[in-house]
Amino acid sequence: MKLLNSDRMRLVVVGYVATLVLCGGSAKADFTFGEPTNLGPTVNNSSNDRMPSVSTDGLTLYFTSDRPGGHGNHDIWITERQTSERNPEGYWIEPVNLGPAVNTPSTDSHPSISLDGLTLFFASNRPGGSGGEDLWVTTRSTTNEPWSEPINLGPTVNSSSRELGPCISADGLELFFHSNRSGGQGDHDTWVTTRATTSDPWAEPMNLGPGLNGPAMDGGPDISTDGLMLFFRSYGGSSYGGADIWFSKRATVNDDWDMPVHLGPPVNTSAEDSMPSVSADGYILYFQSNRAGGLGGYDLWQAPIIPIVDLNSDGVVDAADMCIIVDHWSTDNSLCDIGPMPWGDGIVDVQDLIVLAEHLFEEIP
Ligand SMILES: [Ca+2]
Ligand SMILES: [Ca+2]
Ligand SMILES: [Ca+2]
Ligand SMILES: [Ca+2]
Repeated sequence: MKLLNSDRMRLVVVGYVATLVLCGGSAKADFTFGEPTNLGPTVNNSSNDRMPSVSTDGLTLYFTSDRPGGHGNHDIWITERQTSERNPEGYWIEPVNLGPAVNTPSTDSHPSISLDGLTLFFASNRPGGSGGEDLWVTTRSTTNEPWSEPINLGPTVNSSSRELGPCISADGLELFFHSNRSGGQGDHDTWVTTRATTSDPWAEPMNLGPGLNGPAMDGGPDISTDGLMLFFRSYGGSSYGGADIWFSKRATVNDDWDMPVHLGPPVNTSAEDSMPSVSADGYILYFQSNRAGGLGGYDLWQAPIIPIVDLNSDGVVDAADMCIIVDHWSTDNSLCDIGPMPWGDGIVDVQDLIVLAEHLFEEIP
């Protein structure tokens, strides 16, 4: 994917300024997004296909759909592929309903698969909860075993209001979600509950505060594998129309979130662009949209996340860019901190050379 130079420079500037202003100097790499593509008619259909969550190996995609063949209302479905090769068409097979252990005649939605693939958080308004949608969890001992009977996360996390959109962190110690419970900034907000170990109970949820949440509907959180980037959707702020996708960074998992940044085009459009989910390798942003070009209703879309590797902006990725990395070796230079994908790790090292090597000799217009 090649961006127009003016677009690219604008994103560089936005990213750079955001980094300086919002990250307090803990600089991380700049990146852009390629043109989103529809996951295609094997995965999407005329029903509402929404809320993607991809497994760590990139081979199983969990999502929500109200398509025929389910157990009633919205259900959780999966599609699989044999290779996670970054082919925009993918090799996803015909989706399969997750079955009656997890799905019910109620609304079953918002899947979030854990790093090890053995725990699935989701939302449901089935009987047995605290009222409205609640967060539930199902587990399995191996990826070949069936899912267990789901368990309600209980009244510390759930309330009589709506709890939706769970996203479990890679370490399993933070569970982000959205809720319209009291104590927020208005409408739905993003909240987080934490636990000391995966054996401990979840603590009282905390609102992420007025930086990330506003009076409009916010939520649909997705936490990056390193725990330092939170993608989410909001109907507020400088929306292009309907919901748009934003991100916020934090320097460490103990720091506050920076002011959020709007993803801009081509991810956000005047349609509803929502429910982001970044692949564990940091190369693909999955999301839902009802933009033109789909199969009907909401569809699942993906956009490549592209590191900015033409470090000297001379139009080609070559040895000169490698030299710039070497010149900044072992520093925290944000320009060179392009690996691991997609936002680096705060140090210029071999990870950055690896990412650059993947784009060697590419011409950047
Ligand atoms: Ca259902
Ligand atoms: Ca509830
Ligand atoms: Ca809100
Ligand atoms: Ca659809």
